[in-house]
Amino acid sequence: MALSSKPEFAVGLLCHIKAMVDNAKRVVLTAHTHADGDAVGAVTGLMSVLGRLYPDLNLTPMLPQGCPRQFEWMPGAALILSGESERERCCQALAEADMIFVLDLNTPSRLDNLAQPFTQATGHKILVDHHISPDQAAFQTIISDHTISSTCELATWLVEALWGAQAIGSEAATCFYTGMRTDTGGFAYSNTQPSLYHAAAMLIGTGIDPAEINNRIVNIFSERRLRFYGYAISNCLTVMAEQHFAYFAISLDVQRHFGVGYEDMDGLVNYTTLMSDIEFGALIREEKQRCKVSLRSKHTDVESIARQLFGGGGHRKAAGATSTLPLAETVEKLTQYVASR
Ligand SMILES: [Mn+2]
Repeated sequence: MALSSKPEFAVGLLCHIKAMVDNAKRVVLTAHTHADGDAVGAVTGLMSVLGRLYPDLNLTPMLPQGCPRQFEWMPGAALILSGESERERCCQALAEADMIFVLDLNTPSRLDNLAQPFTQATGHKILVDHHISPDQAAFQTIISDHTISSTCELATWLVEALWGAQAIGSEAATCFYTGMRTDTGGFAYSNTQPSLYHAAAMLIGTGIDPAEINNRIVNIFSERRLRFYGYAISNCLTVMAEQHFAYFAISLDVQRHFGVGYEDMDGLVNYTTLMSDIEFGALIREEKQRCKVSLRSKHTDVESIARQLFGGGGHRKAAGATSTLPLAETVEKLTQYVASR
């Protein structure tokens, strides 16, 4: 059966990548700041594949803040270094690497605290990603396709093309499946295409347990976090009915009161678009000296909003940005824009 949306890779490109991995001694794998399931899954999944195929290869996975607590159960996650607390080791590994796999981002600035050592590194930089407009100058090899659901799906097809489906064991499959599952909202978003199901079928064929993975991804709330969600929905949500827009503004005080961090905030923005009359929504989370803005929509292009207002990016229906303005001013900038569009 033809897989209309399955990505195709040029034979020359595949040979080139294979030869580089064959000759590499030290490989770094990394992904975007505030890692999500797709970022962690791509790092650990590819690490697992490479570790099985090349037992002598020195593999160093790293993320700007290390592995988020909610993904610590993923195979290999315990090996992920933190750009914050293990900075020296990260810088050394980047400087010594022959190859650096950069996953699930389109520009090195998304590496946050690892951006500078990454830029200075001399190893071959290879990007595997599904965001639009990859930074052409920052990587020597770019495998980018924004029509693919997730970096984990793209990595699955890339591995299959490079080394065959049998190169993906159940550990890698667990990691890749997790990223495909989280980036598509459980195979629900508009990025869900035939190739995603084919990739998922291939991964499930390795013997992984999709129901258990679902449990690990979805049923993870603490009482504290659930009560925070209740509070936020009651007290921190503003609806601009005329604009079909709603947003959460979460101050540092509220975060401290409930003892919640950015990991606990994941998914809160999706509550805005649960309302049938709301077309797009935002979560504005105060940090020290800056705010994080997450945007979601049913149809509206929120990537352009994130980019225009705050220099952010992402996808058409799911985007994010960092605002250097205080919370109240960030809210004002966003709501004024929404009111005037
Ligand atoms: Mn992704």
